[in-house]
Amino acid sequence: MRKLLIAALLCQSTFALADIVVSEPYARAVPHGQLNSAAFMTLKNSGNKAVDLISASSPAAEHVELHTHSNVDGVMQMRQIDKVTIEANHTTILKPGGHHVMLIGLQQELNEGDSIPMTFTFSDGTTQEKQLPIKFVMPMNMDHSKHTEQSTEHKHTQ
Ligand SMILES: [Cu+2]
Repeated sequence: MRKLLIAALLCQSTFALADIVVSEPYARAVPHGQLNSAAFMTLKNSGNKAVDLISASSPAAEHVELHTHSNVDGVMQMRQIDKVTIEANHTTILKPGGHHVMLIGLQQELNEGDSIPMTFTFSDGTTQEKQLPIKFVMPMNMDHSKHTEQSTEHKHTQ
């Protein structure tokens, strides 16, 4: 009982100033030689003010940008955005086909099972560093007919 309480207090102190909880972050595994990748995560805002994710950085990539996808005449296009807003008491999910953190100019291979560090900076002045496991993610241009399937964890078929 006492142990649990101490653990809870330690957690509390880590996030004392941050209303945002970053959960289930991961980066997309890419084939050898590919220069870009993307990272995804869930951002939960437990505060009563909107908070923006304003930047991210990682030693694994030369540049890290915030991106979104938009459907332009039936073609999915990526573009850079200034921020990802997490409204008060809301959760914003960065996922394939939507908002994502773009890793440009990879400095290392991203193989399944590895992980990379990433630092997130928020508009409330807080930063958080996370370790992102590298996962296999279905390519974006695959069949999108199964829109109800929200699973981001697809199994490798080979
Ligand atoms: Cu992108």
